[in-house]
Amino acid sequence: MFCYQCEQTAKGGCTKIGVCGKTDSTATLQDLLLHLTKGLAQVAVAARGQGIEDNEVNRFISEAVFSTLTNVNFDDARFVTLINKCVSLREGLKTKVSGVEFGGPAVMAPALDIPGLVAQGKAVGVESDPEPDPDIKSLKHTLTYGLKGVAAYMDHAAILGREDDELYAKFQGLLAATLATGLTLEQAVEAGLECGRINIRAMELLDDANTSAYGHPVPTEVKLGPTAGKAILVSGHDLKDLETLLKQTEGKGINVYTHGEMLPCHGYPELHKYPHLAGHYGTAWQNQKKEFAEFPGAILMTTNCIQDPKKYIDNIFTTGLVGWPGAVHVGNDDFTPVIERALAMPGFEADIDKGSVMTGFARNAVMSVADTVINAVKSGDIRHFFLVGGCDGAKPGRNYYTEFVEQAPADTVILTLACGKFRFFDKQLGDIGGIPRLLDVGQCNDAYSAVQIALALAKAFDCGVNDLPLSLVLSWYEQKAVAILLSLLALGIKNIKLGPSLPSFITPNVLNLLVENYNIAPITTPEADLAEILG
Ligand code: FSO
Ligand code: SF4
Repeated sequence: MFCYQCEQTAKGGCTKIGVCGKTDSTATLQDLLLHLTKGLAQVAVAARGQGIEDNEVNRFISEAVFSTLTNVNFDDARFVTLINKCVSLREGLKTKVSGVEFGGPAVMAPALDIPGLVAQGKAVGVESDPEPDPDIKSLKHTLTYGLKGVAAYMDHAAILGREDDELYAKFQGLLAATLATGLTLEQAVEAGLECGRINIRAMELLDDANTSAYGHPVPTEVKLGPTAGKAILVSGHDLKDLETLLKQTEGKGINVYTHGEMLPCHGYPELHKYPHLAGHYGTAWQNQKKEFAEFPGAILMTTNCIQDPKKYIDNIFTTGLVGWPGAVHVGNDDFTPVIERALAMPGFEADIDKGSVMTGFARNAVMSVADTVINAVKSGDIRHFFLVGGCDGAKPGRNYYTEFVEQAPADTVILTLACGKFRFFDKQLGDIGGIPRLLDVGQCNDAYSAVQIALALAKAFDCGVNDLPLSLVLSWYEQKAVAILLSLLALGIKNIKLGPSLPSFITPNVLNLLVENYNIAPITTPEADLAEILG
């Protein structure tokens, strides 16, 4: 195996087993699935050229690509099913296309067993890319990883009924383009920026899907301590799964808690209305082995980031695209096994007071007090905004983000999003004239909301986003963060500080290009970065 797609990667790439726990066979089956899905994308592009749009193929391509994202699916058997479905859809679509000669992954026949599929996967992995130029290869891999992030957001939006054929067309065109060799540097850069642009559209669709289904988030207090009684913990990112579970647990005496990236769900009125949505439990994904082991109820994992659950394998359930061998996988519309497990477990013995946090400061909530915010900036009460957001992770160096927020002066406001917030989400930072200094915009996909806030501020001040008193201090871990970073670059946003380390798949020349064009810089120390930003 060779995988270097996430921030956690071993030095030089994971080659024997993933730091995430991905085995050689899982990694290799993922490589094969991705390769075959690129072939399916080639066929879909050709079909579209002849006026044929196949929604089952469109949905499948998003799901298959999302399945290969870090910490989603570790179950070989599920990849075998996906590989066979990919080929079956491909062959079915081909029968409708006329006069096109396909090759490579668009004609490859899958082996009949796992060893055979693994052997095929070895030949089409990351290292097999025939691209001779290391910088073009670096940009192509950046594109591939960015597309994994876009696939995740398209899939989330589609689950709530929001799809866009033009977005599918652009996505599949780019996915097929990752097979090309001989791109120029300009073409490879442009493909990355196009990935960023289509990711904005995917996040916009998802924002529309979430807010149409559950209302615009409103500032909401979320209890951190447990309530006595039976309990289910929901992790991942999927709002519909949470809603379904809340409906199915009504009147059963079970309290439902959010974990990790599900925290912002409390801000959505149509989710908050359930009285048994009892609070938030735990912190970011990389602490789950300890936190889940101590949870006295059932756990439902709706998307990434899952870690090896063997210590509580009987209590954890996966749904949607998540998978772990040995963990029970349940369909998205019937969570009976999860509920039965929760009822059989002890639950929390007593109420425990651990305070609360606020969430729900998405674009609508922030813009509704835009005048107050603008006046506070004009009067000098607010000197600067920081967007301190992105993923959390296990590697050292992430204390930077905690210290950065702690050291940010009292006349600055911190916007945050994604699981990186758990480094500081419960800090009491006070307010500036009634505006809280710590504003949780939401999940990683709510980067869309943060961008809308920035664009609205820029409009109010009649300046560009780069001229606002706003700095982005980002942390990355997996490929959704790559997609978001490409989106920010596509919007022309400069001076981003990125950490805790730079992606392994970025070559020194590509890094230079980013520095020259966008003034991206790796994080240094909170002291030095704050001093530089605040001048
Ligand atoms: Fe975190 Fe995991 Fe949400 Fe990621 S839980 S690391 S960027 O999946 O998507 O922020
Ligand atoms: Fe390694 Fe990350 Fe790939 Fe897992 S996803 S194998 S940790 S690079």
